[in-house]
Amino acid sequence: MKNSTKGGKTLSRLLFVLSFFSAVAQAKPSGTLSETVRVSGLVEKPFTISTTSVGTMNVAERENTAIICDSGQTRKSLKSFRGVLLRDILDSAKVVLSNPGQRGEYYVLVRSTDNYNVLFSYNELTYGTAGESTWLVFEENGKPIDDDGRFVVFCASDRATGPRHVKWVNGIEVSKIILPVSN
Ligand SMILES: Nc1nc2c(c(=O)[nH]1)N[C@H]1C(S)=C(S)[C@@H](COP(=O)(O)O)O[C@H]1N2
Ligand SMILES: [Mo]
Repeated sequence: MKNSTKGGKTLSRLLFVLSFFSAVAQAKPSGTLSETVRVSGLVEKPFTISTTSVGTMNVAERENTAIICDSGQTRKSLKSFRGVLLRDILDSAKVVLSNPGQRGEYYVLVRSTDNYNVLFSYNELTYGTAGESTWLVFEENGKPIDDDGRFVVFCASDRATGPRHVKWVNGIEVSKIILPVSN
């Protein structure tokens, strides 16, 4: 009896220590800090967005958004956020469509410092509903973003907002798909 109690105590201590280390591991950010977002690729006017210059762009504020993982779990609830539409950023950079008949082949890759990169098609941002709700966010709940880098991108109208939520954003890059050689 005495022995099993002792064993139980040792086990619970061990579990406590293990859970502590796993909590520390989870709290450790996977991205490194980037203070800027480089807009580049197939654009006429590449430029860099900083935490100061973003304020000179077409900033909007939205309320009550949740970041929901693929699993259905709510990872974050935002009372409010401030950001700039990705569509407006692309308009400022002026995407070069050398062949408008191939406009459906362009895409925008949102890059992050831990390489959790997410693409949006040029078409869905320009003509689809995602264009009205895909934001480069720099302020959450009235404060500059801190734990997730300085900039976050997400599409507020996604069914699950987690997968296309990008933290530690450092680049927005326009490309055209390379088709496999065929026929
Ligand atoms: N840069 C970066 N962004 C990321 C991830 C990541 O690993 N790295 N994880 C994604 C996932 S799977 C989800 S559900 C949301 C919320 O994740 P969090 O709760 O870890 O912040 O962020 C997304 N953005
Ligand atoms: Mo997730």
